[in-house]
Amino acid sequence: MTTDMLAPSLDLTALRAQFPILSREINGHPLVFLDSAASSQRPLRVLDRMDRYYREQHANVHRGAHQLSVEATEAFEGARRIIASHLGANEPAEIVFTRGTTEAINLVASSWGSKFVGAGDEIVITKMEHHSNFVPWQLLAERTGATIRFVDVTPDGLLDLDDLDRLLLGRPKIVAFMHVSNSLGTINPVAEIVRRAQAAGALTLVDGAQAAPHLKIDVAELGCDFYAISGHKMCGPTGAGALWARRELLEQMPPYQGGGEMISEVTMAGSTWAAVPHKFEAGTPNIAGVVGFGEAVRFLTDVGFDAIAAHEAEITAYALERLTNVDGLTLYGPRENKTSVFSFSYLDIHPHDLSTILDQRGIAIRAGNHCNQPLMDHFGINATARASFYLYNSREEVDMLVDGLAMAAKVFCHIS
Ligand code: C6P
Repeated sequence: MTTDMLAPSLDLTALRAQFPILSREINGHPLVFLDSAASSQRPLRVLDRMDRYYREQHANVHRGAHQLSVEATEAFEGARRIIASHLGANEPAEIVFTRGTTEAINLVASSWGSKFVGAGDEIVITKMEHHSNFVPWQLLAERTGATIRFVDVTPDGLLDLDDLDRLLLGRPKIVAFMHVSNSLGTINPVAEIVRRAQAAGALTLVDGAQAAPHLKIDVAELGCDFYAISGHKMCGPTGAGALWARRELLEQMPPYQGGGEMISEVTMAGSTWAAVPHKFEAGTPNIAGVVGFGEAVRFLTDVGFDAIAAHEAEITAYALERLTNVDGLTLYGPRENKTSVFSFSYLDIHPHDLSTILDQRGIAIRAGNHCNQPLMDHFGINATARASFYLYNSREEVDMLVDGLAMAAKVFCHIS
């Protein structure tokens, strides 16, 4: 990310005070939470909004004519309007609520895929994808006899666009790829990939799980056909996410699951479907979660995506400077045009051991393959340690991570 000289700055002390969990101690040390790429923390106003919903407004949505049901429906549909506006959708009906990015991609692979993908068709994904954007397409390919092709990743952790061009010669039905890599932080050139894919006649699905927490998204500018996000990575609750798609596309797609909410009429002879987006929202939804998700997006918007980007650019530059000066540390991924996530190997210390010893100092990082096994295979490794910073992290926390690494070197390698 680039730092705009005039970008507004964050009042970090005041911001951190809004996140109750950040004042916790872990193993006798102040919590240093560097695992927001797995799931972020929530500010009080999101917790309060969900609490108020349950205390004062809960009833089932779209069902009752009574006051509470009307209020619950208004809160739920209000969140749809907030998220539609955050993503730059044409209208709220283009937002389908899901449990998260995983379910959003499964919905597309299952519904759109069952109608538009058949034997002999090609699907293009990339070697960088999270398993959520791998396995649903593998399941579809198994069901239909379609073939999956994988865009290569360069040694720097970028998508190889020449390889994409080569794969587009096969005229795939869809190109599905991530906006931002959860392991490497790479910000992919979405609009350019979409332009090339569309020129080859393919639809595009963008996995926005790691982009929407950091960047203001405008689906019209990106030009894609589907965009998937998870609320819990953007200061919202778990179990609430969204799929954006153009209305005409949603209208062409068959339902994903059957049940209440998604029908227009049910008879013994058959059923007809509700209008979009409800056609894709079978059963009682996660109402409180969606309401909290809407509040989280309002919170991020109030903080300001420009201010968030400027703060994260500063933290990213500082972390890069500090981490690249740690002897024995190998960083994976690009040095520029990236978000505030850092995957690394350190000396011969297994990432799980590193995570455990850092945890003794209250520092939470993630260790493992980050649901990126094909990417790990590509780099010839099994796992990395991963530190991910978000709007509430500070430069001091970068220093604490680096100090923690020095301590781990002493413990495991007797390096002083
Ligand atoms: N990545 C991580 O630690 P869900 O679980 O549906 O909210 O999000 C899945 C998902 C999809 N795409 C990307 C790019 C992701 O990063 C994730 C979640 C977490 O990296 C948990 S594995």
